[in-house]
Amino acid sequence: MSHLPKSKKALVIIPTYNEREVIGKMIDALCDNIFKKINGWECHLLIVDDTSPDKTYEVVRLKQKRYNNLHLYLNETKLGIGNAYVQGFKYGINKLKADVLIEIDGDFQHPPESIIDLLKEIDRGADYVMGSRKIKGGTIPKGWGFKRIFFSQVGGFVARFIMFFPFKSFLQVTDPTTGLKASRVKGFVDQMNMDNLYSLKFGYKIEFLFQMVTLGAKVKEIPLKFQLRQIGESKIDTNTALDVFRTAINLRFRNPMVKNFS
Ligand SMILES: Nc1nc2c(ncn2[C@@H]2O[C@H](COP(=O)(O)OP(=O)(O)OP(=O)(O)O)[C@@H](O)[C@H]2O)c(=O)[nH]1
Ligand SMILES: [Mg+2]
Repeated sequence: MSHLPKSKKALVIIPTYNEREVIGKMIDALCDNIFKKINGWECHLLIVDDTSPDKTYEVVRLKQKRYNNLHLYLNETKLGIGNAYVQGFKYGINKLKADVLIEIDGDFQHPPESIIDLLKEIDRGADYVMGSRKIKGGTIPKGWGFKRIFFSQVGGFVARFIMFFPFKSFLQVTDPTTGLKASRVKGFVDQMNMDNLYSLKFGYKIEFLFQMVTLGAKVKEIPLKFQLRQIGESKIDTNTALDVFRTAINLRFRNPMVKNFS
């Protein structure tokens, strides 16, 4: 039987800052294993590195010799995870003409197999698929201390209350600060405003979510078993919660798109 050409394109985007020890393993897991298990999709991987002092990008360049679907975008300085995703989304739309853009962390906290489930839900008609730690089957790491649990539980709730209450997304989106997502390009990401974001740091997560929801995306959550970071250092700092809170307020009360809420 002859193979039909794959028509749909998915781009998986991983932002990295000092992830040298883990990124090679992650690239292999995706390009050598997971992508081969996905039917009907041509999968690409883009690493957006902020010229990490540990030279994460060198590992990526070496792996590029082995995988021709592996791409690298290098920012000159550390501009934040939100900026990295803006660059990644633009690369996916303009250079690769991707149909779906996937966000996933580089440190194995999101199981790489989740990508299979994200694309399954896109195939079933969702426009925005989110990995949730708050629905049945999803979990936060057992080793998290009080502060991290507090910010994840209370912070996530406050963010979605500010952004969505009392509209239907308030109940539908249980984990607004998740970093595992798949977004449909046509009609959604290609309509998004990525040039004047309120936050280029972790607040970008709720900003992308807010825009997808106001554009009328059909949202679907899948359970996410969020793992403990095994190696490397967290980039979450004390300003992160404030950044997310400030972004939520700006979105709800300053964003003209709010009038399109459903
Ligand atoms: N390019 C780029 N990547 C970043 C930046 N900040 C974080 N990242 C990457 O974004 C991903 C998520 O960041 P993490 O520090 O793991 O955040 P987290 O998973 O919420 O926190 P931990 O549980 O502590 O790991 C990782 O792959 C980071 O390397 C940044 O400023 N620039
Ligand atoms: Mg992490």
